[in-house]
Amino acid sequence: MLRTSSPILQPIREKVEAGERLSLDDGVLLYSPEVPLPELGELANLVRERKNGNFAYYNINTHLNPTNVCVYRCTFCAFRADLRDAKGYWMSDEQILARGQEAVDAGATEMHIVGGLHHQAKYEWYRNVISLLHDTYPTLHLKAWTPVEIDWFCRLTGKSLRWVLEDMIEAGLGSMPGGGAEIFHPEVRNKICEHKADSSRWFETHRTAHELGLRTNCTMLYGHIEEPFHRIDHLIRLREHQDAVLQEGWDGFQTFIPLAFHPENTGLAHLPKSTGLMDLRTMAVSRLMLDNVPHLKAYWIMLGVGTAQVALSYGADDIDGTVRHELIYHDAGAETPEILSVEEICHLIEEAGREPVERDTLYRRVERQGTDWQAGEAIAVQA
Ligand code: V47
Repeated sequence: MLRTSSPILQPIREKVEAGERLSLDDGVLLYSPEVPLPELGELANLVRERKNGNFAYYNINTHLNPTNVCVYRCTFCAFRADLRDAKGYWMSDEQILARGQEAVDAGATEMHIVGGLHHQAKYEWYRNVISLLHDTYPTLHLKAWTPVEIDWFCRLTGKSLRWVLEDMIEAGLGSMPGGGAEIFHPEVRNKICEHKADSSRWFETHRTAHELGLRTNCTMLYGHIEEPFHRIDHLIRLREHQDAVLQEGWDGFQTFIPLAFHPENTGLAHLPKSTGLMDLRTMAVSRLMLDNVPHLKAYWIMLGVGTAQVALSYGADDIDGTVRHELIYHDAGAETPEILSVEEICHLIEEAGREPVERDTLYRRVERQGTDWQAGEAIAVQA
């Protein structure tokens, strides 16, 4: 039973306390300014603690964006470059391997790999990014490619989603990150990323990945031209997908990451940046709507360290990792540091009253002795 009780929230509070599912109308109501944020946070925290207790997860990770040159021109993206742009780059095998070595030396368990769709890169080059890293650094989990890249690989090869995913798994793909989801509703999607993989292709890719035994993440890009209805529609589509794949007995999505739009250097630079209060509200609403996804990430790079810390009491149970070489948000004006140390992350988590747990990409507890590490048992959570 919760301490506070505002009449507008009463029916929703009863549903959450009883473990019942929230509707689209409930979700839209939660975005109403009349719903007090502290109470909303308290409800989301109830669900967060039911699922993940007092744990707050982090990992030691690094990012790799092998090229920023991209055939697509998503209006929200500050990272991409045209083929002949001065800022365009395309990494060599040596540069990629140097990143792998740096990651392993830093004790990383995960490399997050996404990038542009270079006009001249063949499928074999993208496959080689994975096989090169996997063969040289087999302990590094490669969380790579979104449905946008996978769909592009299908076009390059003329092969099916299943073929491409199986081939990437054979090369060393370990899981898929949550990007490319943006906002599923076509009213918004057609305006911000008209040409790339649409929502049905995004879901079909994740479904195929789930069927093949890959764990994947999911995201939502908010704070641009969308309305609360589009956000809740987005969350419900994810929830329905998760219902269907869990029904099949597959693992499905493990983590949801709400991503606040950063306008600087994008085609939507005239829009204001989302506020801390909107970020916390979106975190809490996401936790309440997505009742079947185990983890919710407060990505500190995007939220800022302070908001990420508070978000651990607004539904989030994961803060992402130490991170290094992040470009997507820093190119779009993020003022967060390039990297946090394990000590800094643990301090943030402990100061928020949570217990830090180092996890690997698949949420197994990481046990370390000196520089050696070993993944232990999966940490049990309520789906
Ligand atoms: O798909 C791009 C978003 C996503 C901007 O799976 C932007 O663990 C804000 O998916 N402002 C990529 N957002 C990042 C991503 C992610 C991040 C952290 C962890 C995980 C995970 C996944 O970033 C893109 C797009 O939705 N994005 N440009 C921008 N200017």
